[in-house]
Amino acid sequence: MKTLIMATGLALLAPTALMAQEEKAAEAKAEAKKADVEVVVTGNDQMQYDKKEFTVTEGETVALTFKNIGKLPKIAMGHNLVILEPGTNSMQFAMAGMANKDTTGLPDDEEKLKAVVAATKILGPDEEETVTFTAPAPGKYEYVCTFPGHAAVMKGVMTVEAK
Ligand SMILES: [Cu+2]
Repeated sequence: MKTLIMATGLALLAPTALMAQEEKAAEAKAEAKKADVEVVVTGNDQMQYDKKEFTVTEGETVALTFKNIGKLPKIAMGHNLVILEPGTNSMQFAMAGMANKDTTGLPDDEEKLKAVVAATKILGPDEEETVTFTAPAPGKYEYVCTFPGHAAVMKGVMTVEAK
């Protein structure tokens, strides 16, 4: 009985949620066009980002598009891209987000979330997301995939140069 109620609820919610998602994606695209610089990173079924590093300049707006170009289902090989503040233990951070591996891949803890510079949600095959953010203070910022088991190998570094 419980299952039936849940299924009905989902069926009612789905169209609205989908529309909101499409609207959000369109909004993100429009915002990305206004950005100073566009960066595109892909992730594959071998748990590899195609870019292990990229460089931006302090203060510029960065439109970061992350695409999962793999074929494996999201439940087995989902990916996200999370840029972390310098000094963050990326492995521990990823572990803290494990419970949300089907959605954000981020921890729920507000304190831990302060370490996030920018993040996409967990994406399945052929999905992509663009996030826009302002390049923070000069330094080296590690980015990782927080899907369980990926952070050890699926990572890179964003370098922010001074203006
Ligand atoms: Cu991954």
